[in-house]
Amino acid sequence: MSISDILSPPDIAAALRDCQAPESFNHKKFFQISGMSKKSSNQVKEIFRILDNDQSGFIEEEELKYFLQRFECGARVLTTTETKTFLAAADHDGDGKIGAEGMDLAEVEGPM
Ligand SMILES: [Ca+2]
Repeated sequence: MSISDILSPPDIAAALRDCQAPESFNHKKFFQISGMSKKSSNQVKEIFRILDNDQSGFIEEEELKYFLQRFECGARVLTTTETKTFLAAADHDGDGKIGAEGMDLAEVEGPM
């Protein structure tokens, strides 16, 4: 299973294009453009499993940094600020990592 089995490649490409510039990443916008916010919770869980590179059951800060590269291997890594902002938004229980429920980011509060 890869992310392009779940999301359409043109949508992934559009989402990546939108955040090419450093510090321009916004997870809400990314999830909307990529079509992730319209996926069922099972499909989002599949994506979560792909992002959880070491199968720990959580997405840690180090994995989050490479978030965009899971969508396309040539994509940039997230900056420290982007990684921390993303983590803070999705880390509902404040343990410094994202659990599977945290991936329901379409519901996350925050500025567009
Ligand atoms: Ca992990």
